Amino acid sequence: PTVEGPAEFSRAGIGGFFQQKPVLKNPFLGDALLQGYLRRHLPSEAVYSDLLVFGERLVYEVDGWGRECETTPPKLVTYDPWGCRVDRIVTSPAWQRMKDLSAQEGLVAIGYERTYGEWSRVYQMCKLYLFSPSSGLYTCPLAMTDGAAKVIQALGVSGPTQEAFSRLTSRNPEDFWTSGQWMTERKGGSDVGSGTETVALPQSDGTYRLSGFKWFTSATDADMTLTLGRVADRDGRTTPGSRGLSLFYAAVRDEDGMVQGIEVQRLKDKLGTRQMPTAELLLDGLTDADCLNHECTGRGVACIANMLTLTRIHNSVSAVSGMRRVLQLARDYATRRSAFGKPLKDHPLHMQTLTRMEVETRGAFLLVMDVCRLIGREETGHASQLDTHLLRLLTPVAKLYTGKQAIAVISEGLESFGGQGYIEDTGLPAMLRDAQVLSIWEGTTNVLSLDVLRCISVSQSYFLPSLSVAVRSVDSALCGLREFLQEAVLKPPGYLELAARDLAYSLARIYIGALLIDHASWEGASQSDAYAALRWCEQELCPVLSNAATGCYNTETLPQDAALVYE
Ligand code: UCC
Ligand code: FAD
Repeated sequence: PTVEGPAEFSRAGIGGFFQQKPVLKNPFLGDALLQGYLRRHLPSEAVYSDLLVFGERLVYEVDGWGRECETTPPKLVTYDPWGCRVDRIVTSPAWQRMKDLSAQEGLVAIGYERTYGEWSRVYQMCKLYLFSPSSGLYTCPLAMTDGAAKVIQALGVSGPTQEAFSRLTSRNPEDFWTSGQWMTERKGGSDVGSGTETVALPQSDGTYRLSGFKWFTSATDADMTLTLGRVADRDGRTTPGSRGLSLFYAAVRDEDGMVQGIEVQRLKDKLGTRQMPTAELLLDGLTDADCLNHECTGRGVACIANMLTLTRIHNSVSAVSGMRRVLQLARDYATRRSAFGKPLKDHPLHMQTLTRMEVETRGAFLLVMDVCRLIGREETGHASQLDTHLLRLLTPVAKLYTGKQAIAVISEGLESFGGQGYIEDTGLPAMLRDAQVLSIWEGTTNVLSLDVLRCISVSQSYFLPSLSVAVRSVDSALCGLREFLQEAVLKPPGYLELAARDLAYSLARIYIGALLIDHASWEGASQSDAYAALRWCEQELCPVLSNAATGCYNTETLPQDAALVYE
């Protein structure tokens, strides 16, 4: 005879339990550090209430548009039904709404109105920091728009750039323009001095006609662009290298919104940032381009540097905001999801994970806000020489460090939702995909590290270390591990649980170190095998010991951990 199962799991019944989803609450109210930072540096009632109201708008209106941008990605329409070439990039209605909202909320304008003097940039960036994770990546065109406005302002607003500047910084959606930043060509995105093949032919009216191929152009629905090219002489000759580069401004659409002198080759098929069109463009005689540095030929890179500074700051803001958003959702979820008989938030190891993410995020926030403070001082004439140097140095530092941190923290954040963190329609995986680009565009980590070197001078000495250094590291890490374990068993219950993750990491690092040394000692090993072992063993191999020394596994700190996360 067949035995029937419980009715709740038969036919249409799929069981009675449904997990509550993580809920996004007002991101301003849920961010104690942001509020504290503003209380300390910009205690303005108007700023507070603007961010508070904006935070509500994000939750109830904008966040949904952001999802719509992700689920309705842009499309390229190359031909109209009658076979005419149109090259139209069709974006979602939500993407259009983001543009209007950006103007209305002054997301670029605030930085130029300077209502709060040297703190105006901090105010603007705090607002963007709230907006970014809900923006469907509209923060990308805004970054380039801000950068273009900054370049134009720095070079002197005049002639054709006058209209552009007022549109880029407008609060009126009818007037508001966004800008592209076309630097990367097929031969090189980091080394633009060698990679740029675009040629600029002088025209009789003083403008230029551009021909070339731009390999990556993001938010290609922009109204204008700043781009690099080489001015050709009468014989068509150009100057090679960085010295031959000039900076051009071009409005790229006619009254009907059609591109002129440009063919959109195709849209990129990307890991993330799918909300936003990124295109390959053939500049097939783009006319009416204005050279912004004709007073000083070949200063293209130096002239676009202001754009790089600003877009790198935006990138850093976006990185921290992604970390903050995943934490806000994760801590909420930890109150709603239970495992092993209690909510996730009551599991010390889970709370430790959130605490570490929180500490990373707080550190990153303060670093980025300090850069915003410095650019605000510079723009309002308050910067000392030290401030100026610091701004130059910390901009690439913040960009490269937070870009990497965001990937790590958001990845960890996804895991805190268990399997659901991997499920597309929760919206969570897109956060990780979008974070991955933060360390690539606007200068990769290595390229920015070299930029940091440009800002400092160091005397170098180089030693070729021997393998014995690595052996000593592994030995001492093993001793440390033994010492830790001997002491840990005498500690109160819960101590080892808090140490479990670091303990596992320590075991993995020491063991891999031993394997690398073993492999490098083999008679067929190469110099690189030895070098790999040495490099591996340069890192801290036994973090559990040094963390134990700081007392961070003491269970007495658990209430403080929880208070920090939920503040
Ligand atoms: O990726 C892009 C857009 C993505 C979408 C927007 C996202 C925004 C965030 C969104 C958040 C959601 S656009 C492509 C970005 N491409 C890059 O970032 C290029 C990366 N490569 C570099 O940064 C390289 O270091 C180069 C291109 C700058 C190196 O070129 P050169 O020609 O070899 O540079 P030099 O010779 O070192 O520098 C030329 C001049 C020097 O000035 P002088 O001649 O007066 O000494 C440098 O000091 O430019 C100056 N300079 C700078 N000044 C170079 N870099 C800088 C800088 N960062 N700041 C100030
Ligand atoms: P490469 O320069 O070839 O670098 C490859 C690797 O080599 C990197 O790991 C790099 O760190 C390393 N490397 C290079 N030089 C050195 C060195 N000297 N020392 C050590 N390591 C080095 N560009 C635009 O101009 N406009 C845009 O709108 C735009 N949008 C983009 C959108 C997306 C989604 C992406 C992914 C890219 C976009 N880019 C855009 C291009 C981006 O800026 C470049 O991809 C980036 O600057 C790297 O250039 P590359 O791709 O040529 O890499």
